[in-house]
Amino acid sequence: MSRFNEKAKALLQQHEALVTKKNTVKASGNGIYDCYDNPILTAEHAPIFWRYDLNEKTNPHLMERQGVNAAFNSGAMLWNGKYILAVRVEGVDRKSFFAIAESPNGIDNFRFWDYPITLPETDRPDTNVYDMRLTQHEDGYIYGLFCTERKDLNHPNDTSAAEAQCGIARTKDLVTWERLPDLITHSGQQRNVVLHPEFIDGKYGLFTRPQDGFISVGAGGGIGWGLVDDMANAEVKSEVIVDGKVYHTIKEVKNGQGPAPIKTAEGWLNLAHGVRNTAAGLRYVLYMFMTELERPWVVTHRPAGHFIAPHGAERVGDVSNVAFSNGWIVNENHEVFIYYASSDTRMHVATSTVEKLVDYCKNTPEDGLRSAASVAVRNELISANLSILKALV
Ligand code: M1P
Repeated sequence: MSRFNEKAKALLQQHEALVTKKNTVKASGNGIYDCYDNPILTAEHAPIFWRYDLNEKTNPHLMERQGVNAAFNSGAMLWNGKYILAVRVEGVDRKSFFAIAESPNGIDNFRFWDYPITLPETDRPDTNVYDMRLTQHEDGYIYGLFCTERKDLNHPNDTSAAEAQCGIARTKDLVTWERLPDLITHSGQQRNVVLHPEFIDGKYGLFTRPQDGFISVGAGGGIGWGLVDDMANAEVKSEVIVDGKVYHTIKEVKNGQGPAPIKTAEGWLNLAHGVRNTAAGLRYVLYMFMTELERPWVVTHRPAGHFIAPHGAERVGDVSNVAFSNGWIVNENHEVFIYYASSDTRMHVATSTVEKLVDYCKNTPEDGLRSAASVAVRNELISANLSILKALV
């Protein structure tokens, strides 16, 4: 075998070993969910044939020609018995695109399909697309709502001035996608827009995130909610705030809906991200809340604080100190697979159950918004526990 072929074979074997590596539950847990030892997807999971020219004549040194920088913020759904992620893959050129990866068990063996998604464009080409939320809607389509980013033409000389809006595509097979016009809202910019899976009085329900600027939400912000008559000409005429920003909480600077909510007998489970500022920059964590079954925009339970925060190695990456989720899956056994990215770099999974997550939402005290209130509620727990401990000894 030629030296070139030997090197190519070694690359393919290393990649196969990575993709098929078994994932195991971390020993330490909090009773709410289990975490796993390995990330489920990284830049290195991108197929070798996406990155290397495998032709010895055109690439005698077997160089990586089109590097991949990160694999993160993934939409998720169960599809034909497989755990499917619509992954945000970012090339070394800083352009993101979407690619489907599937796993037989939801915790390891995630493998990318041969080609990334070919996403049609509108007559206003996207500069960058990212963070697709997948929703299997009761109208029969799978929708992918994502952020489309373009140059802000109001500031032609500022090369970092950008505009974020919600792009919409739909499919029935995850291969062929129909691009619909971008969502129209009357809120300046939009990111983190998520389609609710059920009709609400015959209309489509959307979680939105109105914002004044590209990074800063300004006077806007909070997770919003609005209705749309037709996804093929989607316009939200008015938004109400479902869950706002709050001073001195984990969502002080901004927040955004994660994936589409999960329906339970007791209400909808919602996962979101909250952002606060620190001397070291923004910190993104995940939190949960529950909403009414009939009125999914009305919050019934708000457990205080973060549900998942970046830990250990998860805290470091391209944008450090970030936990972000736009996908989760509930399977036929009511197990929940929470897919989250760390530091805009790689994907992880945490597993729980519908029963545990409802318990978490209903029985975790709300944020009292002051230190004294936090101490009071902790003291209730301590004194109840101390009497149990006394009875035990
Ligand atoms: O870098 C952290 C996240 O920042 C943005 O989220 P938000 O609009 O809530 O600030 C998004 O660009 C997201 O992709 C990214 O993970």
